Amino acid sequence: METIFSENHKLRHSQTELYGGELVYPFERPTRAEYVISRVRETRLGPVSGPDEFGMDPINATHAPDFVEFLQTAWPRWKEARFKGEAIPAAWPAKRMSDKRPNFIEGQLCYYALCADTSISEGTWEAAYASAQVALTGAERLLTGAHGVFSLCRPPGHHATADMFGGYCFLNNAAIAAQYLRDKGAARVAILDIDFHHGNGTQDIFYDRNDVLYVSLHGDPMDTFPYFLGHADEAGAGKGEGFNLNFPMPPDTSFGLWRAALTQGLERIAEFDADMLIISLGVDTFENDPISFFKLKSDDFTTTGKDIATIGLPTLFIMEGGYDVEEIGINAVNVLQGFEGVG
Ligand code: OKP
Ligand code: ZN
Repeated sequence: METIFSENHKLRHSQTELYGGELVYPFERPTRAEYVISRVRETRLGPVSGPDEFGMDPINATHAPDFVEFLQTAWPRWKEARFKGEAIPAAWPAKRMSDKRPNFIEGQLCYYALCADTSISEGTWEAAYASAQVALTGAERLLTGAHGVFSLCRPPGHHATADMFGGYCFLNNAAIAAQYLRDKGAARVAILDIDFHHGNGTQDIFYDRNDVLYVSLHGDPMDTFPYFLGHADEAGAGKGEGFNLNFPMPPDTSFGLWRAALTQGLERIAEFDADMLIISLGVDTFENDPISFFKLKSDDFTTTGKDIATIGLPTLFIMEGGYDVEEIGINAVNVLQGFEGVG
């Protein structure tokens, strides 16, 4: 399987994450992508290519142009305002407040943030842009006949909505790729999100549509981030009703229960008759992940890839989460090798 990868992921090197009342070194750090690309090379998964250039149009097809412009300019504007640290949002248009967009950069930062865990820092836009191009290049490979391709995106994307960043995400790589596939002629695209966290951004972007099915397996939002979306009763709206399917699961969920949800999700995708499948590939379901509470073991990721392959769709794997430990490389590549029938 071919891997698409950009060294520009390194331009995202924020030093601060607000976590447990402290400013810590972010869990979403450059070594994550390095673990994964090292494992791709070590296992000789296949060729590694840089992204092609698709420009801004496919980004603006999914995201609000004012939000995209904000992301592009946020860091220089923050520096101009002479704040000392990275740009961390700390106010919200909370219950019963105004939804008017403020003028000052700090106000706009809060306006476009979904939470306070994700600092904007130097190079963030450039890395997010490259990550989206990596996803788009993977999508293009499917259109030209690839059966499986791996877009090693960093930063991740599935928490980003059309007009909000947060949860370590800025541009929604999976959504951008899905929209691109639709615009280039795929009639129906399914997104299966197996990251530990619910992909609130992806769900929100496609919630009222019946041409993109969103299926997610994740930690119950009653117990974990993103807390305010991802419940089982969120089924889609309008003509999108029945095209959103959530499987929230409790702390300590092990592979047996998780795989049963995977089987149901894959059945729904087969019934939907998708032309192409996008996997939001987070490996933070791993038992030793530092911020998650599922109990998958490394071999379970191989089984997962095999299960995904059974529905026989051209599949684009887009990297999402998975933290701290070297096993994220092993686990991500296990899914890909399982899909290819190796191992
Ligand atoms: C991104 B991805 C709350 C911390 C919030 C958000 C985690 C974002 C995960 N204690 N951190 O889905 O892996
Ligand atoms: Zn996650």
